[in-house]
Amino acid sequence: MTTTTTKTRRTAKATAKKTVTKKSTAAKTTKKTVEAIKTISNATFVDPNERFDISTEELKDSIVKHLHVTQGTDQNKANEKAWFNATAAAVNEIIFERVTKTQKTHFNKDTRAVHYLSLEFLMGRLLKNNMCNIGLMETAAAALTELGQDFHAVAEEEPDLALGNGGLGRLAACFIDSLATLQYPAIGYGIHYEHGLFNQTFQDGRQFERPDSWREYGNPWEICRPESVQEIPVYGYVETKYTDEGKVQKEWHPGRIIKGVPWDIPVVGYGATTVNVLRLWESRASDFFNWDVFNAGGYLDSQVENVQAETISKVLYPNDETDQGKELRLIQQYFFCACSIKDIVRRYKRAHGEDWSQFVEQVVVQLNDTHPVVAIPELMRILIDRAGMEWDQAWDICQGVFAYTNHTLLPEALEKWSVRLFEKVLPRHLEIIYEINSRFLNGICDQFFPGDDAIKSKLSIIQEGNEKMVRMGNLAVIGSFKVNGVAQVHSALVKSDLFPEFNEIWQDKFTNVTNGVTPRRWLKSCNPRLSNLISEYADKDWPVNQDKIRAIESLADNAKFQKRYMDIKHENKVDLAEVIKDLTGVEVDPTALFDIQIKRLHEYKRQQLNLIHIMALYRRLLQNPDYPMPKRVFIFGAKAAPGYYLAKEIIYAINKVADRINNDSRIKDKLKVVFLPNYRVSLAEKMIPAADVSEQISTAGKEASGTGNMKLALNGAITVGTLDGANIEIAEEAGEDNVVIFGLTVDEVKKAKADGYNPWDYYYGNEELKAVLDWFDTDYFTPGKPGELAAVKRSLLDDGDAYLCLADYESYSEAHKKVDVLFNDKKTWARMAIMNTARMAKFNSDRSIQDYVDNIWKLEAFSVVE
Ligand code: 26W
Repeated sequence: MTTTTTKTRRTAKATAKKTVTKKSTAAKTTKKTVEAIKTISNATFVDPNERFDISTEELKDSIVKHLHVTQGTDQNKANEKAWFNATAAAVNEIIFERVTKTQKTHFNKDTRAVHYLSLEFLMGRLLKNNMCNIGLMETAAAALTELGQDFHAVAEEEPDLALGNGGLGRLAACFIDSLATLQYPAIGYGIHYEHGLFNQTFQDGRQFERPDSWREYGNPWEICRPESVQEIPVYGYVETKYTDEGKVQKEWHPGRIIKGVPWDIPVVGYGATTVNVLRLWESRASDFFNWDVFNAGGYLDSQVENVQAETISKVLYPNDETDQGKELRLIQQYFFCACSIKDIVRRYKRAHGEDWSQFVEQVVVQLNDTHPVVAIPELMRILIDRAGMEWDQAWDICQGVFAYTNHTLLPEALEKWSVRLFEKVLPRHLEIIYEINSRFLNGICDQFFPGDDAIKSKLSIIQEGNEKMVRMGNLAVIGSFKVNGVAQVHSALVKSDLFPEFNEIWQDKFTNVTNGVTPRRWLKSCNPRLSNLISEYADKDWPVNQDKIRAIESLADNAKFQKRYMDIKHENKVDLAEVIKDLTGVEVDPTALFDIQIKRLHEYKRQQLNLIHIMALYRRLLQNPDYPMPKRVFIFGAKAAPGYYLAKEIIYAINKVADRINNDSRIKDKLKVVFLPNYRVSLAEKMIPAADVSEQISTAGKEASGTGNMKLALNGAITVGTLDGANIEIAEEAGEDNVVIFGLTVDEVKKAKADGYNPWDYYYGNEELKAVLDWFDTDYFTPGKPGELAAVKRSLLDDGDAYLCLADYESYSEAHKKVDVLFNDKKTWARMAIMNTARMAKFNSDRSIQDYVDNIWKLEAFSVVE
């Protein structure tokens, strides 16, 4: 297969330059945003569609070849799974080659690189994304069609790479896509879970979990790297020895050695010039086989080691925002951090030997929340115990290498490990943590808060008390040179509420980097109809210069363009209506307003507020079937952590209410409620292009940023949201008349709580609200089982309504009345939708990455040789 020639690249540039006449001047947007976005595209853009001039014929031959040589079958016998693997293998011929070229370039140029340590990477499917980034989407579709296959059916064969829970994991996936697209040297490090996030099914409206087996039949996108296996110590004890010059020397005698086997998944940048890797560690028992036990006839016992070792990377913990403090979770965190740090040091030593003076120059490690923070004492251990470095030099290196991102303010999500457990699993690291802590408390902390034990005990890494705990958040702040939140309001709260004293000590350590999403997956690949329309009016490089989409803003009131834009929305809704029918059996009308709330199920995200409003609408229709509202379909997608009781009760309540409403002929299909099971990345890609309304209704101050809000707005959904997380910045960019804001602000929430918020006041103060809440006590939605849904009511009244749903109910209801009016005014709605698509450039993860590069990582982009 031939690769790109300079000629084609020249023509590509020429066409890109030829401005499309219909293009209009970019509308006003925040000066800073424009600058930030402009600088992004310093990477020489090559339109992927012109990069690899691979003809349909050539791709067909390659796919058929792989059916034979990779899948051991042929066109007549192959099933869709085989066609999928053969197509992936054909694409991998290009991808794997670029991996090698990228690594060679980075090695030869001895580049500084960022290492993104995350316990989660929510990648979704890779076929379409890789095809899109290589520019072979159309070619592949044509090739498979000519081979008698349906591209979409083949793509449906791919299981999601669901190695994450929600926002944090998906953000990591968007970030590594942007790092490769912007041609920055970067490696994602994580765990090669055998089982990702559970599959969700509903039985009688209740969530049931089924194991995810994404690698059941292998995975075409990964390469095993036995040459880079690592051996990781755990458990055991520490011996203190003294060298002849009386220097203390620590020897850790581990109780067990775990083998870390790396699997590399190529991360194809848009344009496929740079292809970085995501390195995921699988745990195995080290080859150490206890023969004595075996010879003594205890075969099974000798296997115990293995079983335990393998369990480390067996399964992803499905908890989102709630720390469980399980021993295996701590071992998972240490295992992948230790493998990654050793891998980073090995790569550094290859270029620099034992000279550590360039380490801080060459290496930056981003800690994705507190989950990988044990990497800090691990690097200290390597530098002191292995490299024999003095404490201060080792600490300087650490403080020069680590940066930490906080993704949540929820107290229950801030990780704390018992000192007892730490002692058992990581005795040497606990010693190092104690040393870090005492040097901090007696050093800079005492300078700022001399003799102030109260503050010292608050800032201490060790939480005193009968069960002493290790506060991973404090360790992260003390051990990092930069700490950032993920949206302006969140980063301000990180400084003012979460770490105020640390902020006082280190004025310029705290910063903000507002989240972003990759427009390659979340527009170009998942919404081809809208992408093609945009490409008619904007430069074709908009996938890497998203501000170019502003070109459609001047057409926001143009009737012809409005029609084309809304026809596309309608076609996407027709597609989703089919998916809804398949998954739930419910018929929905694609001309209805599609109101979507898709995210993990959590009380602070307030799916329960959405539910009580739906019940109020239902009640209004029962009272007056001609109640003036456009036909509405409320669509939910959400997994609850298996141990999260109330979250599961809310799912059950939504499903029960949906059943009743969807089968109540009295309301003449004016209202439908559907809960799509097993919400995941690939389902989000089908739902988001079809959304009219994006529900972003968290209690102000609770949603750190949100990223679904960005994806939905980019695809033309109107945000109904609180002034929380990135909703605030979305409203700024889109313009407040293109979003619908409601509810208490962050400060008003704080005040309501401080003034002793009492939900009963709202219950007795609003007849409709009272009626709806009382409905939960009856068996109306659960015939014969009165009070079956009472848990939701109890959480909103008896248990104090911790997330102020009732306080925001009226404002939320008014917001939806406003939506009804706006949606009925087709011109206005179309303009609002177009404006949202046109003005979301700030929320491109390329902009986020550029902010990280400019403010934290200080990286240089390298175009990879051909
Ligand atoms: C210890 C268990 C646990 C597991 C995951 C605690 C906390 C988490 C994550 C931090 C939760 C998470 O995904 N947070 C989300 O991160 C997104 C990316 O920054 C934000 O957009 C969301 O607002 C935030 O909830």
